Parts: sequence; C-alpha cells; structure tokens
Amino acid sequence: MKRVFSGVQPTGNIHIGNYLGALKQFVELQEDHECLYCIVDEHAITVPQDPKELRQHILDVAALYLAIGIDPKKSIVFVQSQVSGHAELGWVLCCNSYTGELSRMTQFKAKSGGQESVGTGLLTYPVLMAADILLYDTDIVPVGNDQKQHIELCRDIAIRVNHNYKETFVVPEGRFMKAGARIMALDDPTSKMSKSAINVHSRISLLDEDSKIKKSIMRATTDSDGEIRFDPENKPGVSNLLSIYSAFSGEDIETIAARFAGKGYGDLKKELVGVTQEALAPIKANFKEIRESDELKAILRDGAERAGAIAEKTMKRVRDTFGLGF
Ligand code: AQP
Repeated sequence: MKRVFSGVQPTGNIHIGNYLGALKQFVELQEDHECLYCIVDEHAITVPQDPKELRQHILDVAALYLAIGIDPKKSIVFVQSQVSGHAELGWVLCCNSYTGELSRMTQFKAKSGGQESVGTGLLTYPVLMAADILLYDTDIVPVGNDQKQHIELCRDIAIRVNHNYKETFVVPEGRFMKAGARIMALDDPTSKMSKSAINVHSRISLLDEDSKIKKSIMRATTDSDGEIRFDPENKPGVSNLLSIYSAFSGEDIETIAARFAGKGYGDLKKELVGVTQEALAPIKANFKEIRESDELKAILRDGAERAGAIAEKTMKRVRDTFGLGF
C-alpha cells in the first residue's frame, strides 16, 4: 500500500480552500492507502502565535479532521510537535539545502515582503515541510496548488541526499485536485483564499453559519459583462465560483457553465449558496460533538505513538547515512 502524508497548520479557521484543495483528498485516500494526517503546529510558530489560542486551534483542526470523515482507525492523526523526528530531521535537511533556493520560494517572498526583520523559520519552513514528508517514506502528498513549489524542493533535497550520501529517502509525488486545487478569495479572485486575510467575507470557513455563507457568496466579486463561462484569466471571480461549485458537487465545470448559459450571476450565486450550505452541514453537525469529546486527545496520543514508531525507523537510517551518534 502506498503511503500518504499531509498536514494543516492550526493557524485559524479552516476554510473551503483548505478543504477542497487538500482535506477532501485526505478522506478519499484513506480507503486504499496508509495515511498519516498531521496538525503541523511547529509550522504555525514561524509567525507569532498566542500560545493559549494555538493549543485550542490544534484541537479544533484535529476535531475537523474527524468531522470531515477522517477515520482514526484507518488513518494516523497526530500533532507534529509530539513526534521529535520532525524537528530532528528538519535540522539535518537544513544542512543539505541552500539559502538561495529557499529565498526563491514564492511563499517566503510573500510572507517576508515589507517586513523589517524576517524570522529564520519563515525561510526554513519548506525544509521542515520536507522533513515532515520524508520522515514517513511518503509516496503521495495531497496538497493545494500553492504547495507545488515546496513539494518540488522536498523532492530536490531527497534526491540530493540520496545522490551525495546513499539511498536514504523515498522521493514523493504531490497530488493535486482537478477542481479545487486553488480556490481564490471571494473579495479578490486574484489572490488565494487564506485563513489570515483580514476580510472575513474573503473566505468561507468550514464552521460558518448558513447566513454567513450566504452573505459571503452573494457579495463575491465578479465582473460587469454578465456572461457565465469558465475563463480564469479574464473572468477570475465567476471562474472561482464555478470551481467551488464543481469541487463541492463533483459536476464538471463546463457542464455547470452550460446549465447557467443566459442566466445571471445572481442565479449562479444563489445555487452555490445552497450547494455550499449542504456540503458543510454534516461537517458542522459532527464537529461540536467531537471537539467536546474526551476521546479526541486519546486519538492524538495514539496517533503520535504510531507515527513516532515509523519516524524512529527513518531517523535510525538518517543517523546512519550522516554518521550521527555512535
Ligand atoms: N486557497 C486555497 N485553495 C486550495 N488549497 C489551499 N490550501 C491553502 N489555501 C488553499 C491548502 O490547504 C492545505 C493546508 O494549508 P495550510 O494551513 O498548511 O497553509 P496555508 O497554505 O498557508 O493556508 P492559508 O489558508 O493560506 O493560511 P495562512 O493565511 O495562514 O497562510 C495545504 O495543502 C494548502 O495547499
């Protein structure tokens, strides 16, 4: 069975971009793969976090994982900082990567831009992400399109170590959704939907009330020509709404666009409100009960133990490759 690894940062409310780009794949893959799904709290602290809030967000993401259908009997669900191999391998890989390649990463440029002093963690973030993946001999990494460059870097580092030392790492492949790989902000369809954007109507969070979902979609930015067709370059707003519709419903984008031919943007938005509310209703219904259950922490402890056992095997191999310890 091929092994799958992916993670989500506990940095705020998980939105439909995270879900349609990454999380939805997690659920599908667990049926016929060996899956590890991580809450990557060590990534979250690359920018300042309130410690109390961070701990709450860790449990929120864990509960959401289960609420969307990740089954802890089928998949390993755990928190990154509970398995020390992530930080240990992260350091080893830092010593096998170059500042030049890291400073070229688009996400680093975006997050560090305009700041007076830039934390080292922001620069080395993709190296820690490579460690997360390589620690588990991962074959497949389901992520959104924004992570493509980081997956390439991870592959480069693995190939570099295998070539410069000896065969140590499995070289992984990214897995991207056809529809949903890059959901754009509702208020500005030229930027990706993000947890940290100031305008709450730029995104739909998985736990948003129906009224908020309706408000955010009905006020989404479109254009003035009135034609419903999929054309991300010239009609990014309408194309984004069609992508979200397709990703939730499973219906082909072209089929949806053809069905709305001659109708107005208001008609598309109204239907999308219904489709989104319907898709998120069971997640919201499951979340509350799981989040309040005593079992949640037990599931995470068990997950960390199982993940830790796999990680330790890899770390033994890594220490041997580099001659660490005795
Ligand atoms: N807009 C998006 N469309 C599709 N996929 C997305 N992902 C993120 N945004 C979109 C995917 O979601 C997974 C988890 O993301 P993350 O929490 O690890 O980090 P992120 O990419 O930094 O998410 P945000 O929402 O943009 O958070 P902030 O605002 O904190 O930077 C990843 O697989 C990612 O590709």
